[in-house]
Amino acid sequence: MASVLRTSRTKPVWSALARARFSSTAPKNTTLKERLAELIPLELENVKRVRAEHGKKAFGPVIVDQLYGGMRGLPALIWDGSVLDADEGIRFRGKTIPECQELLPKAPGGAEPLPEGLFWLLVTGEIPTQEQVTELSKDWAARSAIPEFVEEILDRCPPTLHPMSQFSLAVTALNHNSAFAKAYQDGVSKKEYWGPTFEDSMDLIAKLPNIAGRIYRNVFAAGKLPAIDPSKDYSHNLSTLLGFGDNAAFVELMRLYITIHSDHEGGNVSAHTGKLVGSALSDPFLAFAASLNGLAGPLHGLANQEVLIWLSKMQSQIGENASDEAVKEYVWATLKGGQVVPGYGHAVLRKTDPRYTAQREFALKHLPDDPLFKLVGQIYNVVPDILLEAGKAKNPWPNVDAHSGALLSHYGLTQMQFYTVLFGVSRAFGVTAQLIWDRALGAPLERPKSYSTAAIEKMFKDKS
Ligand code: FAM
Repeated sequence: MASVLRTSRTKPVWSALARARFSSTAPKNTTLKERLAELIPLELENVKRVRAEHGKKAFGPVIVDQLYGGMRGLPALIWDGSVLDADEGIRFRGKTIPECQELLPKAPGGAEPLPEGLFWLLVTGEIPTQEQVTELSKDWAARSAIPEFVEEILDRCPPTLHPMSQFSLAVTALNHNSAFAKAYQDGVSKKEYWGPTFEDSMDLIAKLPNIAGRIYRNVFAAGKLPAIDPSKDYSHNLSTLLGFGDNAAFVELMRLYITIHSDHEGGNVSAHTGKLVGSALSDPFLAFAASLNGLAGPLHGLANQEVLIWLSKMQSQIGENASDEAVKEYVWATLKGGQVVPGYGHAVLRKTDPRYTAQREFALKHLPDDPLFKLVGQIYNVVPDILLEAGKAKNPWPNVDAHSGALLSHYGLTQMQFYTVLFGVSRAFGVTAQLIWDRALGAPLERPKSYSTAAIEKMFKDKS
């Protein structure tokens, strides 16, 4: 096939292949793994073609400030599941959040997309059928049990250990039963890496509700953990394990929440860490545990906890229903205290995050009169002007974390230290989708070049 693709005469053949790769609906009667097995050879050819045509071309300049500046904007990674546009926000395999809400299968009576469908989309670029999504729900329910020793690890954690640390410990420990680690020890061929990576990824995603539920119950003394119901979808089971399964609106919120937090292209800390650690052929559990440790930072996923802490402090200081003036004063005091306004700003985005907008629309539909939702809206009217006036932040607009806590807390999930765990459950979808492809396409060990300040000075002195 590769030789056929090299000549211009064969372009129509390639177009047929491209159509097969990018057709927007999944062929019926195929499982996700079967479909992947069909797509992998096509994508291998596609990558080969792209590298042959463009591999030696420059891809923009690198300036020294990028080495010191957290590599902002440096083109350095391949990430297929999603691409982030600074103004428009995220697209999952080319689809915006509203398009995903419209196109992905829903639960009976539900309006939000099922994350099962989003995972299929991230992995294949295709919209699955309702039946395919139902099969994924069942498959994940069947894989959901966690080993007893992992339960014991969690049960022994002091409740004062942050839920994210507990989460990371448990996910690391799942590596005990990794299909990939075992296959590697058994001498699996490189060409077959993706199969056990797929199995581990499915296991990982499937086990996260039991881990998250156990942490929540242990830390916040919320009673005994119920069993997973194989007839229910992933978000319904997660909600039940947290104690909110009877609340249909909360279950819908979980479906939306997991969908929109899943992936945000490859350069953010959790996604990039997962890819980096995975590139050493660490199995998906080890790679994703590393992602979680990055997500636990306050400039990244922990910001959803920080927003609620900040809002609660604000309310206790200036009272509920405070005036815009009082809110402005509080925001300025935050900045003058040398702190960031959590939930605002972004390393890539330059407009309001569409993940914020999706949550706002959910709130307008389900909880328009909630006082915390109203405060989040009031802050939206106040903060951007202040950040612009302060003159430092490149993006004065809200990100995903500015809104999520207000929604969770409306339904009674008020324990803000737990919020990033839910972000982590969702982020597994994006990180594993890419890990599977990295193994399928034989992505190499990541090893960028670092420089010392002395080396940079010398380089430019030598050139002048
Ligand atoms: N409040 C106050 N100052 C801010 C700010 C904010 N919300 N956002 C940016 N700045 C400051 C930033 O600290 C930096 O100051 P210094 O020059 O003193 O270091 C300056 O503005 C330039 O920063 P930038 O180029 O605009 O942003 P970065 O790309 O360096 O950082 C963020 C991006 C997200 C880390 C930053 O905007 C921030 O700290 N926001 C608050 C924390 C937050 O909400 N994080 C969650 C991001 C979210 F999308 C996610 O990952 N889940």
